Amino acid sequence: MNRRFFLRATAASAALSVVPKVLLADAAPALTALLTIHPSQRGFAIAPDFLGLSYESAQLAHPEFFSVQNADFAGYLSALNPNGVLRIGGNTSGYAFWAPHHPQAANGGSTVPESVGPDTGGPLSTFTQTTPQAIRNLREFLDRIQWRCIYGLNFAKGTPEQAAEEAAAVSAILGDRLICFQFGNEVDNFAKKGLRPVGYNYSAFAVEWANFYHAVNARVPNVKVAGPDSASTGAWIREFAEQFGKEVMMLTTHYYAEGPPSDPSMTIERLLNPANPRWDTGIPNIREAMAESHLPFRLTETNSCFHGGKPGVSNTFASSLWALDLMFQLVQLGGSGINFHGGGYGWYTPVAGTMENGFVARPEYYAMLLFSQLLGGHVVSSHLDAPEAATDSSPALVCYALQNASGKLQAVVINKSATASYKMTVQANAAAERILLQRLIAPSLEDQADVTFAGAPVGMRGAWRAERNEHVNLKNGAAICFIPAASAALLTWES
Ligand code: BDP
Repeated sequence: MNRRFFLRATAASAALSVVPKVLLADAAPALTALLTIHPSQRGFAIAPDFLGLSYESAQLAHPEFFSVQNADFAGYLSALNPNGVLRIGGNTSGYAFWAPHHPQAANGGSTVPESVGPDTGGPLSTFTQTTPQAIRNLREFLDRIQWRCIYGLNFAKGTPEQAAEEAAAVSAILGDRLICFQFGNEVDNFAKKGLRPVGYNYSAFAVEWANFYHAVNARVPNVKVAGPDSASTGAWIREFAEQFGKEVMMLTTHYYAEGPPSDPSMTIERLLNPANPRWDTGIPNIREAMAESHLPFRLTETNSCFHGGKPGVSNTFASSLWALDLMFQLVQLGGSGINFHGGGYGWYTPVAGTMENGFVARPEYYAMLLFSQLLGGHVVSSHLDAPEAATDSSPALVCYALQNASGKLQAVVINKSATASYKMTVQANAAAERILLQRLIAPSLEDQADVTFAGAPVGMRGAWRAERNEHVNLKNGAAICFIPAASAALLTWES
């Protein structure tokens, strides 16, 4: 933030009467902003199964993890989305082998921990076994929480025949809980990782992909497949859409905002800077691939920082504001869903823990929780006028407006500034008397453990109930809302 940014600040006044005491300390100077919403101008819908999580295939080597016995963990998932999507894959999918004749305790004798964190990008050498029991448990688990699954087959080290055998068994067991298979995880990085020779390119991948597809389709007729599940949002998705648009039911890529964690320039400030070339340069590829193929696009694996995340960034409240904004950017692109990667005690995991120690919601989970209130709605057009912020090198305030599934107008306001608060006038032509305001807050951007949404933390099994509902009265269709630095808010118009 530059100095001029602050000098133009005006004192927040009327709005403060509706702000709970806990927020008043920050309330002194506030910048002014105006959000104008046009409810009749409809944008993209937010699919009911938009929200999901992504886990490593190695987790399946411990069959009790995705099972109904893991009720605490299951609770966190179903609280996020009544119909969510679990994506299984990651780097370890290239090391996971279908082991139909292996004893039930698939990890017997192996060193696979019961709760597998995200792979941290180092060389892999441990092979894991996936048994029919693990898949039967997964089926019961998915039935219990009403989620469905995107299942990654071993493309890095497995053969098309092995993939076909596994696909036949998995699709028979998972039935309609299976959305689709994917072949390979981040295939565009295979040469870099030594999984294929230097020079391995899209054309070489396409030949292999076609072999896998034919082998699997022969065993599972009309098999549903998505891809390319590439690491980057580069040209591969366009080429893949053009070549295999008829074979696949969905286009997928991954996206990591930062990395590696050892790079000192990977900071909270950078994470929250909206100008992220990694994301921005991929957008035209995704748009073009979707337009040409008429296929939906899902971000099947994402998070704040690759190689397992960065402590002090990926596990902080800042990651929550980042994740919230990313979900909207994806919606605005016409994306059909998102899977935040995680597991174990990974730095960026939304749900952290083990069956033995129990699970907790990390800051990023709260962003998903807020977003879960919007599933099934659609975006409407809005215009944010915050001149001071717009001239700053890093606009801190972003707003999105929506109409929810029952027709109520909603807006999500994200203030990514560590220091600047806003006194925001919200204007909409909607039949309502007041705005319900529910805040996503924490003591600071760096905070790791005190995030709340609507005044309440998330408890065991994902238990959460709004405890602080603020109300702001509308006058001639307008209301003034105070948005403290480093916070977000969900606004819902009520009659
Ligand atoms: C992706 C991999 C995943 C890793 C993650 C990371 O698919 O297995 O855990 O990056 O490096 O590239 O954090």
